[in-house]
Amino acid sequence: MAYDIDMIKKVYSQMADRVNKARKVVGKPLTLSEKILYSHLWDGDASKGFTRGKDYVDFAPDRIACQDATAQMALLQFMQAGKKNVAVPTTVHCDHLIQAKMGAAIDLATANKSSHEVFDFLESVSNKYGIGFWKPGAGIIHQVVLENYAFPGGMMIGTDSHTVNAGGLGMVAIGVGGADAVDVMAGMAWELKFPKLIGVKLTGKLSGWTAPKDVILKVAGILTVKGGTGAIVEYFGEGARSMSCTGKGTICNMGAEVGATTSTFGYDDSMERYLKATDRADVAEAANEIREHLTGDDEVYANPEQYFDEVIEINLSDLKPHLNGPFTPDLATPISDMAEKAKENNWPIKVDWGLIGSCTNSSYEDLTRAASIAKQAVDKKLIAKSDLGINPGSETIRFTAERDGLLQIFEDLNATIFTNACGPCIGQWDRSDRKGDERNTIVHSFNRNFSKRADGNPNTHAFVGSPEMVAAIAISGRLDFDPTRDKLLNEDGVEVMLDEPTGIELPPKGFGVEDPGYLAPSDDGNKIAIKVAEDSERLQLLEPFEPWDGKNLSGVKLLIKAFGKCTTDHISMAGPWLRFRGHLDNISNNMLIGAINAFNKKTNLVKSQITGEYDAVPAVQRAYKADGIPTIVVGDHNYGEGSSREHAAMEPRFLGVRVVLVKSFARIHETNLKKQGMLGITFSNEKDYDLILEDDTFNFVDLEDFAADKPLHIEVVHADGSKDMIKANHTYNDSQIEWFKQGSALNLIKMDSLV
Ligand code: MIC
Ligand code: SF4
Repeated sequence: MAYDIDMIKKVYSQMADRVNKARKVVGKPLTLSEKILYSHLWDGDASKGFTRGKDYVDFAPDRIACQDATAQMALLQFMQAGKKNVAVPTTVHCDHLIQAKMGAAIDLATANKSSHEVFDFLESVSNKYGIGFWKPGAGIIHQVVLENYAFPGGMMIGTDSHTVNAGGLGMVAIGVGGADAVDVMAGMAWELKFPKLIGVKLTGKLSGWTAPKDVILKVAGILTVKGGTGAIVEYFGEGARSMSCTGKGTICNMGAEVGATTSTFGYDDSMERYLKATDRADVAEAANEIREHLTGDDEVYANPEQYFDEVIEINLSDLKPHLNGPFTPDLATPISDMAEKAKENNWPIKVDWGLIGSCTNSSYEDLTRAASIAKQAVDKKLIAKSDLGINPGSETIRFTAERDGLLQIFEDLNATIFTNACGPCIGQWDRSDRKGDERNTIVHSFNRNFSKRADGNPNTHAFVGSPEMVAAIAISGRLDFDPTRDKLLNEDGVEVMLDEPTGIELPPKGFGVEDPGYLAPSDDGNKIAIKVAEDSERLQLLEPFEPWDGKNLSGVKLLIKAFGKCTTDHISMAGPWLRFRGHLDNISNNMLIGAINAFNKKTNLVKSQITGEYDAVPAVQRAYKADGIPTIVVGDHNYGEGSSREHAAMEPRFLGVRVVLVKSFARIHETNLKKQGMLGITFSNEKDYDLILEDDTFNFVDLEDFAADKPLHIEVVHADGSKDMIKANHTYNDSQIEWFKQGSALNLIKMDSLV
C-alpha cells in the first residue's frame, strides 16, 4: 500500500471538479500542467485565470521532500517557526553526505561515523515533527520519492532542484529553497509566479543506442541552461507514451538543467505499470478513475501551438545518442560528431572514469541497459579501459539488481559499487587515481557537469550521457568512441563491436528489498528534545536576521563583480563544504570562492576597499562586516543557476552583503535571496554591467519607496569621483517586500506564530 493514500485519495476526489471549474474560468482546454496547478490553489476552486509569467499565485502542495544537505538549514529554520508538527506529509532523505571511495560497505560505515552528528540531528528533528526519515544508504531522494511517494496529478515541493524528477510520474514537482519548504511545513501557502508553458511533442520511438537521456540532452542543447526559466515543460505524444516511467523521470530530472520550473508527463500505461510494480496498485486504481484529468486535454495535444507558449517537436526515431559537456550541461554533441569536436576543442580523449548513477539515471531499467553492455564486454573478452563506478538509486534497486545478477556483471568488469547515494555527483568522491589539477576526462550519467563538481579539479572535463553510453565509453576508454560505428580490439587481438543495448523496464520477479531504510516518526513528538552542541562545527542554531531600517542603502561597496557563469556551485561550493551545511558561520567561509573576479579573472581574490589589498572573498567580506560597511555583489546572466541550496543566499546575508545586482537570475536562487531578506535586483540596461568598476560605491536613491513594479535607481560613484546613475528592475511583490522589510520571510512567520 502507498504511503499517505488518504491524502492522495482526497486530492483525486476534488480533482474533476476543480479541473472543470478551471477550464471554465480559463475559457479553453487545459494542459496537464494547468490542471495540476489550478487544482492546487491555496484558495480552493479557481475563480479566475492567471497570466502566465506574471501573476504570483498561492498554491497548496501535497507533500515535501528534503535531502540531508539542505534539510539541515530547512529544519533549523522550521524549528524557529514555533509549530508542533509539519502541516503536510514530509520526508528527509540522507543521500548527499556519503562519500564514494572504497565501495558501499566501507563508505557507508565511514559516513555513518563522520556525519553521525548530522544524521542524528535530522533523525530526531524528523521524529519530533512528524517527518518520515530515510536513513543513509536508503537511496537518493528523487529515486526514493519516485518509488514511494510521487503520484500522478499531485503537487510537491522539495529542497533540491532535482525534485522535478517526480514529473516522470505525472506530478508537478518543484525544487525550492528551505525557507519555501518551511512555509508549507508551517501550514502556509506556497507562492510561485504562474509559469509559462513549453510543450514538447515527442513522435516516433527510441531505438538502438538512443535513450530517454538523449531526449533531455537534446532539449538542453535547444533551450540552453536558461531557456526553460519560469516555464513548465510538458511532454506529450506517442513518443512520450512509448517510454518507461523511470525514463520519463530522467527527462524531467534534467529539466533542472535548462532552468525549467519543472517538467511533467501525462498519466499513461507506463506510469500505471510502475505504480503497480512499486506496490502502489491502490494509487494506480485511484488514478485510473480520473484518468482524463491526469493528462492534458485532447485539443491541447492536437494543436499545441495554440495552448503552449513555445512548442518543440522531437522525433525519437531520428534522435541520436548525445554527450553533453564539458563544464556545462547544454553543450550537446551527437556521439557521431564527438571525435571531430573533441579534437577541435582539444578535449582530453582518454577517459579516466565512467560513472553510472545519480538521481537522474539509476533506475532498474538504467542498470539493465548498462549491464547489457558490460556483459558483452566480458563475453567478448574486452577489459574496461576506464575505471567504472556505479551508484544504485535506492536500496530497493540495489537489492533487486543484486538478486537479478546485474551487480555481478558490473563487478566482473571490475566496477566499484558505491553506496545508494549521490556520491561523485555532488563531489563526494575520493578519487583514487588523480589528486592534482591535471587535465582529464570523465563521462557520467549524472545531470550536472559544472567545473570542479565531481572531484574539485577545474581541469576535469566531465561529459553527460546515458548509462549505456557511459558503459560503452568506459569500456573503450575513449571520448571519441562511437559504438554504433567503431570496433574495439579484445584481449585476443580480435576486433569486436558492441551490440545495441537492451533493457528491462521493470524487474520480472518484482522489486525486492529487506530493509528499505525508512523510519516512521513518533506519534507524539512533544517530548523529544533536539540537542545541538554549542561547540559543534557542523550544526549551529540560527539567529534571526536584522530587519531593514527603512533607509536608503548608501556607501555600499563592491565586494565582487562576478564574471561569466556563476552557479550555486560557485557561490557556495558543495564537495568538502557539505559538512558545514548546518553551520551558517562555518559554511560562510566558502562564500563566492568559486566566482571569477571580473577584474583579474581569478577566483577568490578580490580587492578590499578598506585596505586596498587583495584577499579571499569571505575574508574581505568579514572585514566589511566588522566595520559595518554594506556591500553589493554584481553578476552576469542566470546568476545562481543550479542548486536549490539556500546557503548561496544565506551566506551573503549572514556576512553583511545587502544587494545582489545581476543581468538575470535563476528562479530558485532569486526566491532564496528574497526569502532571506536580501535585495536581489537586475540591470535594467544589461550594458550597465560594464560600468561597474573595482572601487565603486553604490548609493540607492529611492529604496525608501520600494514598491512592486517600480524600478530602483542607484548612483554608482567611481574612484575618480565620476558618477553613473543606473536603473535596476526587481520582481518583488508586496508580500516579498515585507520579507525584505522584516529582515527575512522567517521573521514574518515567527511574528504570526506569536500572535
Ligand atoms: C545538486 O545536485 O546540486 C544538489 C546538491 O542536489 C543540490 C542541492 C544541494 O546543494 O544540497 C540541488 O540540486 O538543489
Ligand atoms: Fe544528488 Fe546529484 Fe541528484 Fe543532486 S543531482 S540530488 S547531488 S544525485
